[in-house]
Amino acid sequence: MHWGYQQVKDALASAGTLIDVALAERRNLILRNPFPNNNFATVKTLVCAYQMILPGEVAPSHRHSAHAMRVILDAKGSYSIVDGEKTPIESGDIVLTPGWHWHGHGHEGAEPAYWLDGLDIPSVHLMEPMFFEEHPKKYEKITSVAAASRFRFSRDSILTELDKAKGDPAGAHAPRVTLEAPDMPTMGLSWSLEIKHGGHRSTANRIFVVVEGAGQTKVGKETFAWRRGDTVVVPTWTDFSHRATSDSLLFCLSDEPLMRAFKYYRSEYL
Ligand code: 1HN
Repeated sequence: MHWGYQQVKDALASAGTLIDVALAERRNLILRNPFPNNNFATVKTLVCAYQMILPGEVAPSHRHSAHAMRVILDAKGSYSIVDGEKTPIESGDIVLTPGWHWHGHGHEGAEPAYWLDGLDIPSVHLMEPMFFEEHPKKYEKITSVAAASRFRFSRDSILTELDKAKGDPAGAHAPRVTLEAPDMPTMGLSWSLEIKHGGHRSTANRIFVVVEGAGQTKVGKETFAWRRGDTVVVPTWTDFSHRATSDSLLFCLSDEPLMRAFKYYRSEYL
């Protein structure tokens, strides 16, 4: 599957005139992958959603067993509150909310803010340890304000790491940086700078988010063209290759750590 950011943005703009986050908690569009008998998941183990928050809004705090992360696509002046800590979230950042941490979001900027959420809810559904609580005060009190936080990887810090990263010498993959998120062992988070690389398949389910650039990804027999903000899904054991038409930054959310922990991980370069 492939989802286009522009189409999603139009739909979320319409939702913005109808749905109030104070009531709905979150204004988001779930990326339901239409494989048989699925009404929620984006891949078997993970779900993604595009979320939009309007200037001046505050989305109430809650906590759940599921681990969550966000890829910030277009945001200036918005923030997350994670366990009382207010952290700015801006375009290109990755923000983490490990399971059972309180989290809410707010927006002090002038334009609507958009990001992509990724959660391991389908895995939690399978194993059934789901707990969920609304914050007793609805909005969590801010106890500290931190630009640098263990819950935030800023765009600049990621780009600095990526500058130092090297691709695979045999050309199997592009320069890549893995973000360490030890509190979220079901999710693999990585960034890569794509130009072109050959075919790969692995048992991991992967969701690619285009942070910058344009190009195409071949997934099995299908080819999806993408540009900034789009999402492309590669299910388990399916060949894929990327080809960028301009310098491109791709973010990859996967269940690779889960596959590795269970000793189910296999990978082949084709
Ligand atoms: C959720 O709680 C958030 O807290 C975002 O920001 C996306 C998608 C499905 C279910 C819960 C959030 C979600 C979600």
